[in-house]
Amino acid sequence: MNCLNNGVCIDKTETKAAHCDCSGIGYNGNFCEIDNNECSTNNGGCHVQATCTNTPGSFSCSCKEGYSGDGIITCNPVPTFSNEKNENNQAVGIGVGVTFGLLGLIVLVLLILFFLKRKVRFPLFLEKKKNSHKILDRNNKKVWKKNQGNLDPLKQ
Ligand SMILES: [Ca+2]
Repeated sequence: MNCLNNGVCIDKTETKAAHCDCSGIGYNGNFCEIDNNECSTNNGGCHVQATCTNTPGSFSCSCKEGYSGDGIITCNPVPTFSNEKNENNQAVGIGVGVTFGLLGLIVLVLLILFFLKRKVRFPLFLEKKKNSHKILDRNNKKVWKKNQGNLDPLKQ
């Protein structure tokens, strides 16, 4: 008997005729001439995110686009540049948003304080200025008088 694809020829016995043993070689048929399509059942045992490819006497598993791994046990999503960029942009956007939000809040608080201060202190400020003017005048007078008092005796 001529078994194909490394099929093992089993000699005839009293109860069985000679035949080919095709177990474990990926083929079937009387002469092991028919390839087993492993992918036809259960995706060939490949990972859910893998593609099963039938080959003569065997099959292969490869992860789909965007996934990496052995194709059988692991097929993990691959972070793409655009994903990273989007995540970065999102992070930058959040950062900028928070920064401008805080800056806006600070500016608002400062404006409120400025107007409150101005409303409360503007008259006081004027008063203070007037008083300081008076004080300055008084001081000038004092100084002047003092100077005159000091200088007058020297001149006389
Ligand atoms: Ca096959």
